[in-house]
Amino acid sequence: DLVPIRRALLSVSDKAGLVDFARALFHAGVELVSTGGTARVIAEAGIAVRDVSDLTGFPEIMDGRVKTLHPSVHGALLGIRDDAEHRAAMEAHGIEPIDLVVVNLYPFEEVRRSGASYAATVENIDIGGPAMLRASAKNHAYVAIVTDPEDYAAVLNALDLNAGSLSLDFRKKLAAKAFARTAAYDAAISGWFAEALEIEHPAWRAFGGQLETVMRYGENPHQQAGFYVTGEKRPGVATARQLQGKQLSYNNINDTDAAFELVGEFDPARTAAVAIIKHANPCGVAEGATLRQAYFKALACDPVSAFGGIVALNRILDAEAAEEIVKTFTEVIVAPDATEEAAAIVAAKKNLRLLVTGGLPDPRAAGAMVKSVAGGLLVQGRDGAVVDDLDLKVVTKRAPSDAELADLKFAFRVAKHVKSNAIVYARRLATVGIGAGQMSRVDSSRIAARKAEDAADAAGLSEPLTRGSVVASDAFFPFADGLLAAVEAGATAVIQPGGSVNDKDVIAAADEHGIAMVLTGTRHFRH
Ligand code: 93A
Repeated sequence: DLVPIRRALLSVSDKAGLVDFARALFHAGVELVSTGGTARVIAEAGIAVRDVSDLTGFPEIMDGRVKTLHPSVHGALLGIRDDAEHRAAMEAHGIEPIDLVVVNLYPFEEVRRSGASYAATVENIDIGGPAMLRASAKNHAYVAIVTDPEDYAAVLNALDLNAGSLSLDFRKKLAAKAFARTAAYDAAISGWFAEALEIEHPAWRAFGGQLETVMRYGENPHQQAGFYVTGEKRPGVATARQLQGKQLSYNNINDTDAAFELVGEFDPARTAAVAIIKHANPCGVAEGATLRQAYFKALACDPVSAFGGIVALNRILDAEAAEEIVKTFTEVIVAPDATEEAAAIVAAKKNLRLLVTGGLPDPRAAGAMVKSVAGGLLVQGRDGAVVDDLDLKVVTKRAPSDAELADLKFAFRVAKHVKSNAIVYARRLATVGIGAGQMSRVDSSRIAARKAEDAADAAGLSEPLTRGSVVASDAFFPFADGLLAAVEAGATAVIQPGGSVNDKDVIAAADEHGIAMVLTGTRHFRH
């Protein structure tokens, strides 16, 4: 799979390292062919170089707009050397094969950044360069394509090692880099157009995906927004079928995703589960014998916040559950499917969106999560940790009862989907108080407890639902105070990752109050 390098075509805007590279190639016995400016620099260094016009028999025309766009060049790049007909065509038309192509493109990105005139920016859209990059990369079986001056040294090194040839593996890597370059180059050009036309933010393209819908606005009415789909097969908001209701807004899509990812944590073969989401945080989650029961339990956690929320279900929406859900003003219902009867009940509410996904997302599935920062993107793998897979350690004198343990696992499962700092109180497989998104864990704990009191008041109960509850924390308690706040609220068992330098104090405080504590060793930050 070695290709001997006999002829190279060099056409570069960035002339850095060019002369040394060209000289080394020349000394390795490679014939050099080059375009106008590049040829000049090589020739001025006293290195023999053929002008590409000599190869094509055609002058560079139109101020260089057409210099390498010629069958003699592209035939030399694309011809399959082992194909008799291709070889015959090359011979018939006097096409001399090119084995190495060194191209880097007109600096469109820099010119755009410099705020150059419209005409100057357009002039810096390279056409012949990308054509050569793509042709050579496609024909990597016979041609090596170098687009980054940083790779010159590696090329010379490889030529040296292989007595003037380049390996298939190396050529493939170079080809991949060439296509990555033309993809980024075209993204920059389309982004520039989009910016000029004010149709979409230029950076959006960088996130990848296909534009699915341009929404009326983003998180706020003064922000533009679009929804891009990546083609990932994961059941969820991007692949769902909308059976009815208004167009989804930016916030709807964001919240629906949060809701459905959360119910995806509950195996439908084991239990029915419902999550109600507001502002991307759950305000009620519950397991139940039926969806209807689970919905009642979830709603009881924070019925005030549930108003205008998103309801996600882990099983096929049935009529009994639909009947209850439509009683509260709800923005979106999302479920793997819906019975005809249930769909008919929802249909009475014209604006309510009903989405069916055809399945549940696998919480353990690999995948990427993207977040933008000024001038860049942060990418990380999905949080695929599931409490059932974790090695749970009881660290207190008292071990949790079976019922407590079931609630602890439930609470930790939910905490994974609550913004940090997350504190989740749960009782009988339902959340009873959720504290989300606070800068201090104690505050999250207090807010969660207070919400539980409010819910109990609203339901006319004599004591808050946190009495006899368990509590989950998405990350370790840095001090005993967060734990003590939970104890005060009436929690009897705690699940948390552990790993604080103060673990000893926190465990001692738990023991002092007869609390059972389980460590997961894994945390669930979410921001
Ligand atoms: O204007 S082009 O799109 N037309 C072409 O046929 C062509 N061939 C190579 N630009 C073309 N190039 C680009 O010219 C190369 O990608 C490279 O960036 C540049 C090198 O030109 P010179 O050798 O004249 O400095």
